[in-house]
Amino acid sequence: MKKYHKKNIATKVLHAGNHPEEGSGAITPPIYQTSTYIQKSPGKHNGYEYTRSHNPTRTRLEENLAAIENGKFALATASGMSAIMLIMHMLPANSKIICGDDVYGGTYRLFTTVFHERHQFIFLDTTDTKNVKKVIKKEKPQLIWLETPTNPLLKITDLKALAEAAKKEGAVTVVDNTFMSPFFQNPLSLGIDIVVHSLTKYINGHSDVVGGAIILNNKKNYEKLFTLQNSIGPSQSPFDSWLVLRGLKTLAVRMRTHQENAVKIAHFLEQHPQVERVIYPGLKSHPQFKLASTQMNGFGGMITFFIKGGIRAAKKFLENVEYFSLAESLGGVESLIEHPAIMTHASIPPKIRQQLGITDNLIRLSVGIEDVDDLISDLKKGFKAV
Ligand code: P1T
Repeated sequence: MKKYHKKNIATKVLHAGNHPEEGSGAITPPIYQTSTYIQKSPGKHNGYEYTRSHNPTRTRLEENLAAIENGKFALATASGMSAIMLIMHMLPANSKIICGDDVYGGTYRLFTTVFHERHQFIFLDTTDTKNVKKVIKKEKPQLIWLETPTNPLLKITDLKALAEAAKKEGAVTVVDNTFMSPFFQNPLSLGIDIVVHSLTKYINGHSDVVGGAIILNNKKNYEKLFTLQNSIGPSQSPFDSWLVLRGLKTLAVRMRTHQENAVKIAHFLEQHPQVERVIYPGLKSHPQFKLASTQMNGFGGMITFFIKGGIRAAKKFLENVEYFSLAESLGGVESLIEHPAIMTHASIPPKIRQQLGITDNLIRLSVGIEDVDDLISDLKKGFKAV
């Protein structure tokens, strides 16, 4: 695993974990579609006993994930949410958790309706580094949960600064790196303790798998998380692990195209008369453009914008685009479009959504790898229908 750490990610996605199968020499690793493994004598085996605990296809994926996030250990889970759940279970009861105020609606729901009785959550705007530092010092939390850029408002948090502040108080830091993928951002290299991914998104990239991952360097925490995964059961299946390994091979080429298209579309939207405001970390108008430029290796493929004309205009627009499919999720090769207030972030109470700025005229784009001129024509069609 370690030998790949100094290689470029475009090489790692192809080679880490992807060693040819020993028996036949098959260059594509097989799918070990098995639930159990033969033992020579009770307790005497080749390291594999039962697929909930270990599976060779999943091991290969975990080796790859660790390498591309510059971590020592990785766990592949059945969904992004189950990866997040395992981290919540890892903490002692009554832990204090500082959480960014703009996170995926499902994460917010998990924290406020499942784990709210076990832990105490403090939601904060983590773009305000000074204030977060102050709260860390005062509250001495066990864990700090960050998304950057956030879902859906694409706010950027200063990871180096907060990792440093958290370390001083003994708090564990977690970054959900789903939006950037390891191609554009490596939180572990910035001092963060644990990285989480929804593999469903850019890492798999083909909208045909639901999966999650946890990547970290601390062996003790890895062992705790492994025991939890093995005990609770949300392990990634062999077939889905294989599909993600396959999808990963093109991560570099996909991410470059996602970004190239997103930059052009963000500029197109910014000058459009029917657009109130565009949020994209690669635009100079983004309030944290400078931080984004230094902390990340790129700006990604996610854009949000506020359309003029309120909910009616938003709905008309969403109903009339064609290549941007109206669907939840993101990070696949095909472009997706959605309405956070009604769809992905509906579980956030309306009052809090309003306070955060997730308004009824907010539209989120996951820019795919189609021809960018076709995508822009499609958006023009949507505006015309409004
Ligand atoms: O869907 P799942 O694989 O369980 O992952 C959950 C998740 C975790 N973290 C982030 C940042 C996410 O965006 C998601 C899932 N998000 C969507 C489905 C969405 O459309 O935003």
